[in-house]
This record gives sequence, C-alpha cells and structure tokens, in this order.
Amino acid sequence: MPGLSDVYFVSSNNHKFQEVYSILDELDITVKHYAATLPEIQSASLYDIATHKAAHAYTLLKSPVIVEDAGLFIDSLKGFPGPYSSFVYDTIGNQGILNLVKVERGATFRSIVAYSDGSVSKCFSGELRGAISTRIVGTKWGYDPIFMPDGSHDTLAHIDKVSLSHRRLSLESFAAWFVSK
Ligand code: ITT
Repeated sequence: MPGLSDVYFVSSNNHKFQEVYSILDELDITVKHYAATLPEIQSASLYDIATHKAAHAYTLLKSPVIVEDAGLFIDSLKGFPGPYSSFVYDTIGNQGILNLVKVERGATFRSIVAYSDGSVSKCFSGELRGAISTRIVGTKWGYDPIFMPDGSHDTLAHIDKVSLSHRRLSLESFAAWFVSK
C-alpha cells in the first residue's frame, strides 16, 4: 500500500483543490496542494490535455502527482465549450452560455484525473449528466450555477456536489487504483 499522504494535486484552481481534498480525504488519501498554472496543450481531448499536464507537473515536483482537466460539454453546441471551458467561462461566462442554449438543454460535465510518478502515467474519468438551467441559480464556482444534474430541479450551486460529481467519480477510480498499487 502506498504512503497515503504522498500525492500532490497541482492546480491553479483552489475551488477544485477543496473538492479534491475532501473527496480523497474520505477515501483515506491525503493530498497536498501545489498551486501552479500548468501549460495546456491545444487538443479536443481532455485525456491528452490531462496527461500532458501531469507529465509537466511531475517534472516540477519530482514526486507523484495528480492533475485534473475538466469541462462542460453541451449537446446542442456539439460539445462546446468542452476542453475550452476555462477560457469560455473567463470570457462569456455563465450568462453567455445561457444566451447560446435554447430548447435542447442536455449537457455533461467530464473530469479526467491524470497521475504521473515519472514511470507510471494513468488517467481516470468521471461524468455527470444533466441539463443547463434557464437562469443563473446560486453563486458557487465555474458552471455550478447553471448545471442541474439529472434527477434534480436545482443547480450544483445548491447541492452537496462532492457526493455525486464528475470529479467524485474520477477520483474514486483513481483512489481504488492508488491504494491497491
Ligand atoms: P487547473 O487547470 O489549473 O487545474 P482550471 O480552472 O483551469 O484549473 P480546467 O482547465 O480543468 O481547470 O478548466 C475547467 C473549467 O471548467 C473550470 O475552470 C470551470 O470553469 C469549469 N468546471 C470544471 N469542473 C467544474 C465544476 O465541478 N463546477 C463548476 N465548473 C467547473
């Protein structure tokens, strides 16, 4: 069993780190935050982006690392903003997304967690299916105020999302593998 406190999470996003910490803590893995903006390759694949980020993070820390690449994929926009979610949030924001989404409102949040320790590189994925709300509800981070998971009439901003999120699912797969390696 690995030492359960020796993995870093490298991210510029403190909201993400808080979610990652609380999920992994529940799964008996203590994760340390290394705050950095990692270079992101241009790719339509979250896997490729996350794998590249993890390899780069390992060269910085020379210690086992995980990173995450996540995105919101909207059906009627053919998967936009997807891998561009961070840029799109910073530019047009939630109101800009609401202006683009009309009748068909289905969407998926995806999370890819990538691990690297210099010799092993591995990815773990999670998805949360739902719909884009018709208005901004709540004030949590990113797209939480406009995403309603299936089966809910409220947005992620008003829900205990760490119990059901795309990030919870990718981290559960990572944790199952990490503690058994
Ligand atoms: P790092 O790459 O430094 O980890 P980031 O915020 O740039 O931080 P991403 O590249 O993965 O992270 O960008 C994904 C964007 O998608 C993120 O900035 C949010 O706007 C949005 N997003 C992803 N997961 C989300 C969630 O659980 N809740 C709300 N918004 C989310």
